[in-house]
Amino acid sequence: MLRIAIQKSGRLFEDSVSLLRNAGIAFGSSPNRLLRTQASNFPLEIIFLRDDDIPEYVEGNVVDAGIIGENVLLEKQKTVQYVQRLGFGGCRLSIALPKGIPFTGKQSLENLRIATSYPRILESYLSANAVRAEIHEISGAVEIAPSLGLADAIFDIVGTGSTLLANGLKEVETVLESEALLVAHPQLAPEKQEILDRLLFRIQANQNAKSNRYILMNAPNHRIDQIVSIIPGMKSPTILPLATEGWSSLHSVVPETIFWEVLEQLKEAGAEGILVVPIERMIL
Ligand code: PRT
Ligand code: ZN
Repeated sequence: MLRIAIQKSGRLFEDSVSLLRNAGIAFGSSPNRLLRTQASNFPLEIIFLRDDDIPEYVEGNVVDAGIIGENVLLEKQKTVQYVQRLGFGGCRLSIALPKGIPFTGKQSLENLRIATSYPRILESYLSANAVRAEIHEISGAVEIAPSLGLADAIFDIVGTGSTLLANGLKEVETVLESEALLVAHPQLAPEKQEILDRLLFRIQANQNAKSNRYILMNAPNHRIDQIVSIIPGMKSPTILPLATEGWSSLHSVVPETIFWEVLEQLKEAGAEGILVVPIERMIL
């Protein structure tokens, strides 16, 4: 049995639950949210915790694995094994100043009082850049600190940036780009590691599927070489003869990131009847 911690409620909760469910793991989460639950079809126990507690629980082996924002993990400075970036919970940790204060570079931060809930990350950023500033640790509502006269600047999580804007602040330095991570205790027992590997295999199959498209098209045979040179494919494309003499059907997999460019080139190269379909699961 592998024990995994996820956030009890908050911004990572829904995506963490979906990640596990999309990996085929069935478990209940009652309306008043039990603090722990066991999957019915996989050797996994799920513990619901505050995100801040997860790094310590993983390091201390209270749980075997956890899903946590990289921002929290770095701040807590716990020793855990990075297993997989998960592609949700994306945000930045940035320094922001009141709009009217000029910023010409890192030296503009010299001697400022900076309010934050992330003092350790800020401290290492300041010392790496040889900036002397005063760190003022507060636990919440960091964005209003400058307008209350508590601080000259803030260092906080930014999602869309609209909270900064609403508080008359401008983002001047991005210190960290963060997303949710799957982490684990550095030395798992072999049977636990095996369960984690099975879970990871499923998560990666879903991630690969999401970032690729399956593409089918028809083309005259004399255009096949040119078309094959355009489509990347996992190995090489599948080519099947059509009932119509001199024509073939080509199938391949194209990464989402270059998908539109590839589509345009294929059309130019003479491909017809192009179909693009989502991939349910993809094992490399
Ligand atoms: O109760 P618990 O301690 O578990 O939760 P929490 O309140 O500490 O954390 P929670 O649920 O707010 O966030 C969990 C994680 O989500 C964070 O640690 C980040 O990794 C990630 N995340 C992603 C964010 C945001 N985006 C985000 N926008 N966390 C916080 N915010 C804040 C931001 O600071 C601002 O105050 O949301 C507000 C809106 O942001 P804008 O920029 O979109 O306006
Ligand atoms: Zn928290």
